[in-house]
Amino acid sequence: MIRQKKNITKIFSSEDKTGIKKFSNLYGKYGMTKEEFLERFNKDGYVILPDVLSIDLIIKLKEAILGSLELQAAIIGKSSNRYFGKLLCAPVFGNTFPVFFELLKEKEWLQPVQWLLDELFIINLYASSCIPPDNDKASQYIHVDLPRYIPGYHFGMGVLIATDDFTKENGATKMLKGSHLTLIKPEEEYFTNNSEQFICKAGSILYFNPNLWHATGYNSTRNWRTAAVLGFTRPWMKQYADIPRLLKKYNVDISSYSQDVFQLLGYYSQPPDNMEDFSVPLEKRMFRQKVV
Ligand SMILES: O=C(O)CCC(=O)C(=O)O
Repeated sequence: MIRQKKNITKIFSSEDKTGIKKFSNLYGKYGMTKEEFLERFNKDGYVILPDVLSIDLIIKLKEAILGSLELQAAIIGKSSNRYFGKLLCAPVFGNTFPVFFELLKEKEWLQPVQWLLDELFIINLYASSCIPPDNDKASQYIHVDLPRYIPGYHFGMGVLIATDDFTKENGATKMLKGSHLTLIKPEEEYFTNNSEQFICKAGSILYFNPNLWHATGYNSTRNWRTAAVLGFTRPWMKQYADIPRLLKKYNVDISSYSQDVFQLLGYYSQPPDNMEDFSVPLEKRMFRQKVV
């Protein structure tokens, strides 16, 4: 049940032993409690929240994605559509497009992730999912993002941020409600007849269980359909791309960002690369586990 918007938008934070800020369990601006969100998420395998991010931010994010795709194509020497729509690691382009980090300073859209995964979650994947006009059938395959399943346990959460309006015509994502509860792939015909589409305005967000069977739609328009896609996981899971190492390799300056941003990027979830790490206080270690 979605309630009327409540004017309790501030998210309070406190600090635990690791020095990393915690989120609260207050109502978000979406008028949905933690319990309501999680109930729907666990039943359907996804929740759509409309108009979460401001249009100013979304315009900057879309520009950053398209600009970074050009830069990435130059680095890897491939610019075919197959490679073109997917960024491997958006923060690599953060010197040119700081919006990739600014997005991580916005707390409200991250609140549902915290509800599911607790405060020490990290970014596993920070990418894009852009589809060209007349995208081929191969790109519309029905898939899950994480083929591991422990009933009642959440390894992670997928977050798709629409940086364009998503329509039936431009290939809005298709999701099969409740399908996160089985690893058996649905028949194509069943999927086609029963899936829902993420039809929304730019700035809306699809939060989904990585076990959910889903697919990109067909883009019959003449424009690209753009989106950012992020995967969040528990801090002990290996990242899809090693963000701290990539940012070092490409000299990305993140010195002005807070500990919260470092936490999200995985800086406090690295396996130690030195013998001293074992003997330094928790808040100085390369891997900061929650103390239980
Ligand atoms: O871009 C889309 O519509 C879907 C993205 C997707 O399938 C994924 O990120 O796993």
